Amino acid sequence: MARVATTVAIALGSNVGDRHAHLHHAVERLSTLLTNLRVSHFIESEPVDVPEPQPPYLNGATVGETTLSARELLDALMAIERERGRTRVTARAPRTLDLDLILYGDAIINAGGLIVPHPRFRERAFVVDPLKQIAPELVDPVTGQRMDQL
Ligand code: PH2
Ligand code: MG
Ligand code: MG
Repeated sequence: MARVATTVAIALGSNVGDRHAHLHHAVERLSTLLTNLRVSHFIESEPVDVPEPQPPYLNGATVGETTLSARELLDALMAIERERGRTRVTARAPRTLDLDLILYGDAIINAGGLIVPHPRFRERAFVVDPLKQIAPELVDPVTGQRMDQL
């Protein structure tokens, strides 16, 4: 049976190496995975909630539609991270590319390392501001708030 397309929001971040190149690569790859892709401006932001001093981040967000399941999409995001040499040394370590699944339609998921909506996204201006720019109408299924109300 054909699956209905789901609207998804993905946050992009980089604070190691050529940050613009990493984010542009991600957008290029996401444009093949998602339809009706919307891409925010990229913004420079100070690291939030990190264990040791780190270089500043370049952050952005994308919104699009997919017929992939949340798990399939997460696997695809991790594959794109690996294409940019992403390693997972310690939690919240500096990284070449971080692709976080923020929203998967109105699904609320907590299973096997996959937590959607992303548990801390509402407090993070570097996620919420780009999402407001490209998708103010998206609704957070946990709080019922639209992006432009967060
Ligand atoms: N990502 C984190 C931790 N802190 N700070 C900023 N400014 N941007 C990020 O993308 C970011 C962060 C963990 O993924
Ligand atoms: Mg992250
Ligand atoms: Mg991540």
